[in-house]
Amino acid sequence: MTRKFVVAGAQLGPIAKNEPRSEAVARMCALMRVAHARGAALVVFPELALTTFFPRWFMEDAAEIDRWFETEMPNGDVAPLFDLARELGIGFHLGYAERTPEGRHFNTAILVSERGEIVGKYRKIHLPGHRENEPWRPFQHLEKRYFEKGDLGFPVFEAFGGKVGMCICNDRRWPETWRVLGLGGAELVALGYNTPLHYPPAPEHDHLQYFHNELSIQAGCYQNGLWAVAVAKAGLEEGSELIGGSIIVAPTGEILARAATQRDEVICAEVDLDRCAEIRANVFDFAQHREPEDYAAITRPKSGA
Ligand code: ING
Repeated sequence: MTRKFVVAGAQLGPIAKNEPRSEAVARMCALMRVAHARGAALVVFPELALTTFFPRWFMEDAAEIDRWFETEMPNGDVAPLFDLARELGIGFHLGYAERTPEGRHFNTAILVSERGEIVGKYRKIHLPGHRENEPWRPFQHLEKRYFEKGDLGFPVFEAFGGKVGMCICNDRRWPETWRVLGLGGAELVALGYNTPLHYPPAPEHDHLQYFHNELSIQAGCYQNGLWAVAVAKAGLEEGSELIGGSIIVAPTGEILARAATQRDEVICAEVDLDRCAEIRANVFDFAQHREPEDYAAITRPKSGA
């Protein structure tokens, strides 16, 4: 039995600060219908896909911050997306801000089956940006303020006939993310991102944001022999230009589909999970060729930790 199926990336354009979750969900339902019409078995939505990218603002009031978080998943706002997935028989990946019953805050993503059941969860580990207000910046990037580091590791789930992992945005820049998922047997990685075009600490790199996005994901796929569906929240969102450039990448590192706009847009490609072996049984056969005895520096605790 081949393990070929169509995957879709559902890129979102800007979500306004005052846009209700129901409106973002309606947009995602429309994209899910397009993905289904193109034969997709899985559709991937961006990071923090229910609201605007709120870490761009400095907030101190706990109630004001908690407004951006979901305390249940699924919940009334996202129910239409879960219902539509069940009706159409299509799975999806969704990024959102999670507030646990104990009051912990995570930048979270879930994997939902075609029966509308949550089959996997991931909490973002590499939190970029800073903790305190830095007025010199044209916009803030306060993920270290609003989220805790994820506490679930990089899990891999049996789903869609294979092994599926997740990561979120900044995670994709770190080779360790991809290697741990690869060592966990992941054959496909779903991820969303909100990536500003302007990077205040190094504006001389702004013109490289699309290149760095593709470089990170292509390398991750090739060096671990796995597929990736990487999906942007894009466009000019509350004054901050977010890159688009959603892509679907093969285990060879080849880009099979790329978004052409910075708006709501569906990209699709047929993945064949059995093609992972072309890489994983050869150039990156971990059992044959990896030399972890020489990699101790990678997992050594941070100095002064
Ligand atoms: N956003 C950005 C990302 O890693 C960033 C932060 C932008 C880091 C540009 C470095 C350069 O894509 C999130 N949400 O992680």
